[in-house]
Amino acid sequence: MTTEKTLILIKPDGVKRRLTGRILQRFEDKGMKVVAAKMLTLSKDQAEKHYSVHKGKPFFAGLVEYICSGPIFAFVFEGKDAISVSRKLCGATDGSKAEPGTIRGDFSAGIEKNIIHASDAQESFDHECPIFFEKNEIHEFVYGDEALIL
Ligand code: 3AN
Repeated sequence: MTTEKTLILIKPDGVKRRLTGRILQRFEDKGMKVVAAKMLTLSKDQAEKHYSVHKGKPFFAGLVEYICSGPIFAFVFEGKDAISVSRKLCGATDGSKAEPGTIRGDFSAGIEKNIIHASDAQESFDHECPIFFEKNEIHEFVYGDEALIL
């Protein structure tokens, strides 16, 4: 078993549609541990850094403008294979193609306004996490039921 951390963002559409609590519940139900959380509005510089892998793509400017268009929630979750498990919970990038039962499959029909971001690899997490959290904002603790879930 690999215990990993992953960065999850509830994007402006998810926040404005009051979906934050329901989405957080899905991760907690799966056994993920919330080890960092904050609400913030991204600056253009932060957004461009977060999405730097997409620089040059036709949707880059719109993506940056959109993610800065309102407050978001940022979380770090910790859990068994947290990166791949979280990506499965999110579903395919395009909400219109995402499987029912996934977050995007249940709540999104678009590719840009697709509710949620989840790191897609350890290197992505290493790049993304410092944009949102200082090291001392990420907590270490044990839940009482961890031995039953992981
Ligand atoms: P994911 O968020 O599933 O990892 P990526 O990394 O391919 O998807 O894309 C990052 C974000 O860029 C997506 N969440 C989506 O909001 C946006 N995006 C990706 N492809 C397109 C596209 N063809 N048109 C508009 N936005 C896109």
